Amino acid sequence: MNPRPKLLITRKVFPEVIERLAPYFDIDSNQDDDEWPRATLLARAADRDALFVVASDRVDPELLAACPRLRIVATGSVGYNHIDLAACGERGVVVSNTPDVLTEATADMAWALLMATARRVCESEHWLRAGKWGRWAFDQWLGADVYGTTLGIVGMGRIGSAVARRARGFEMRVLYHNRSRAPNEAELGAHRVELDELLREADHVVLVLPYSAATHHAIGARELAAMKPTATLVNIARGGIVDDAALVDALRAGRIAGAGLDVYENEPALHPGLLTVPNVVLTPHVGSATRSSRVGMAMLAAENLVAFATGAALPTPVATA
Ligand code: 8YV
Repeated sequence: MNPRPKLLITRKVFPEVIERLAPYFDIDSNQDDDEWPRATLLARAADRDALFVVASDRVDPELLAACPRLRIVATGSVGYNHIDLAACGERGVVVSNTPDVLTEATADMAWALLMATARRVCESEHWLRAGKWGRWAFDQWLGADVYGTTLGIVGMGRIGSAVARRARGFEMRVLYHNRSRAPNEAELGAHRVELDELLREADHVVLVLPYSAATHHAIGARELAAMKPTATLVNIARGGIVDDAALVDALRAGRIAGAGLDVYENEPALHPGLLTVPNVVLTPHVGSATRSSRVGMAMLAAENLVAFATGAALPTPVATA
């Protein structure tokens, strides 16, 4: 009998996920969730046939060269910009990700940030906790309307569509910008426009596009200046899509009203300016953080690994060619 393939799981997962994988793999894993320096990752991965990684694990030519036996990388994320797909393809390493299972939770989070930012929930709460609420006033903590306004969605994939679907309840006009026309745009009541028009027209802009060299700093000083001074910006996609330094400048100068951010350039480090501007809502990359969604993601990564081990087709492969 062939020995079981060797798997490295780089981060703590749920016990049921280990149970699912245990019959198929010889497992080394980081269930203490220690912070591994890069050298530890390279050393622990060196003799592995399979890797279960997360978005903070860079799978690049250096790592692939360190793992000559590697055949599969399963990432516990829908995004795969941390994986060099071409390099994996060249070495015959297959890749899988975790679409769908996090769509609704992440769309909910976009709305949580949109609402909290537009209605200044965090700013006013901090003020209240600081004991500053002496009396009520007509013009206190005025925020932006959400109901009946215009929503601009940049990136109209699964999560963008789920964000748009929720906008119907708020009777919003929905504009979107996407490379291709969304096949469900009629059902969503969404209109495809150029990015500049979306930025000019939208009262609330939600970013839901994948990160790549092409989308690096897609929202920078020029784009922020194109937005309405009353508008809010929400990023639940990836750090690096927004130029954080330009965003801090725009928030300070009042060029936009506020921003709700779940992702950052260089996270978990934040641009220091973000911590000093009041009109931002900041969350620590928790877009998919509900139990059902995170268990779903980890389990889907596991199902891809089990399929690999049993010679079945991967449920959610990512094209590496
Ligand atoms: C993950 C995400 O929680 O799936 C993604 O692409 O950004 C998040 O939902 C995170 O990346 C963990 O790997």
